[in-house]
Amino acid sequence: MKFQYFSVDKWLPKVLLTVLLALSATFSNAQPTGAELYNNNCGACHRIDQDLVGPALGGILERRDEAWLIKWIRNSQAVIASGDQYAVDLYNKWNKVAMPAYDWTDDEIKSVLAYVKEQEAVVAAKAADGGGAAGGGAAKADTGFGNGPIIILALIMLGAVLLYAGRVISTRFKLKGVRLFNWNNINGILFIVFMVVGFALVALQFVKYMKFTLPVAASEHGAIIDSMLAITFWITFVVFIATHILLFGYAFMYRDQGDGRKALFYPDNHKLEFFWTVIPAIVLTVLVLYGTKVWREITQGEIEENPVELELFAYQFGWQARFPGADKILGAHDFRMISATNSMGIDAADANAQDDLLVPEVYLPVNRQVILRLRARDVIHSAYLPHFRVQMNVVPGMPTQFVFTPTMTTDEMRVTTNNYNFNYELACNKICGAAHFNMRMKFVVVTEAEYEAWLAQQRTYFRKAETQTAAVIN
Ligand code: HEC
Ligand SMILES: [Cu+2]
Repeated sequence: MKFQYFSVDKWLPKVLLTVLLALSATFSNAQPTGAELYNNNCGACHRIDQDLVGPALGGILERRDEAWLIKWIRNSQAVIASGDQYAVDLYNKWNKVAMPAYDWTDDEIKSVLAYVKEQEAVVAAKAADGGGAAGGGAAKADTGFGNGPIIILALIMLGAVLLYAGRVISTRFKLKGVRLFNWNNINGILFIVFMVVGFALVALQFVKYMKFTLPVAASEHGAIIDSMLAITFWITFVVFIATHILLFGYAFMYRDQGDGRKALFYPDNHKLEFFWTVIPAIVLTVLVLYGTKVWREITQGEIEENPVELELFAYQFGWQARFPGADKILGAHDFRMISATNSMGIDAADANAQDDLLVPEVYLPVNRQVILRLRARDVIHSAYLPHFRVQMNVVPGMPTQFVFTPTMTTDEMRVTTNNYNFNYELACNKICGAAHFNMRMKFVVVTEAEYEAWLAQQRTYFRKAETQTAAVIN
């Protein structure tokens, strides 16, 4: 008699071979650091033979000398700011996408450049081979995840093969009337294992990444957001734990242990269904109404006297910030006026715009209300200031705003967090394109006097137009 499991003889060796190859590739693949550095840091934006977010890097050592490249990679914005004509032209040509700064040693940068050179040869060889050029030169593993995924994949495959092999063996025995494994029993036990491993991973998440709370709130409304989050979290967390214990626990308790117990056929129970529909509905309604109330408190609060008003302008990939100047009125803007020298599209004919200030980073006075006016040039971005519990979409064609009051200066925050490098940061919180991660801007909260002193030093938007690049340094 023939049965299908025998066909396993055909594919099992192939699968095992694949797994072995994957494993050996994983472990023998001790990459030189240059490749790792390149793949983990540059591969997202650069290819060897194709332009991507940044220019193709092939031939770069012929285009620029090593000293220049080291300076550039370490801090491209500084090279641009120094007035280096090549750098300024390049930056403009690439739509002012700022490359991150890499605080690396000369040797590290040289190893990356050596790797680029090596890849040039690889790409050239591929092209000479015919065909393969398209997409070639794409660095081997530029996922940024290292070898983790392939190991996990290999282990999963190995597990699957072992299970399947076990099945084949037990089927052979079954044909002889011997029951080798009780699969239902094994599955029931696996349910409990799955639950314990799952809970352990949840716990790890909290301990390692969230420490159960957000960083200290540094704004007036921060506390009510935090208490809302805490309440929502604990309600859903308790329900999550309870339902999963029931789900996996029952699968375990009522598994087939080979003792001939029969399952009870229990098609429905209207009372039960009623309760498990109505109770979650009530709980969710309460949570949503509570959230709505909190949101109203935050967004419908009254505007106090003499607030600080400023505009944040989001573009792919960076922010620009504008303060109103002495008249305390932001000048008019129009997207049709956006040009190489007027990147925010400010109306040069508007009297209110003349004293507007373009600032490279944002200083705010502590305990004074701030009105953020938000505008986008290209796609939807999101202004996220986690320590102030501020988050608002920034939408092209639809100005938005957020009002908040910072309550702790940067210095106070450094003491509180025991981190003397601490800085408030504005980040984009919408995946808006390849260099989304680069959309950051420093915020500094200071005393009123320090704020006024800083403001007095800022340059006006129109005077500064030709050197605006400084505004996107993070
Ligand atoms: C966020 C995307 C991004 C990342 C990440 C990035 N670059 Fe760039 N790179 C660019 C852009 C865009 C340019 C063009 C100049 C500009 O706009 O600043 C550029 C320009 C360059 C240039 C000059 C190219 C030329 O033709 O003159 C070199 C060299 C370079 N990058 C090397 C690197 C290296 C090495 C890394 C990794 C350590 C890296 N880049 C990471 C975006 C990036
Ligand atoms: Cu963005």
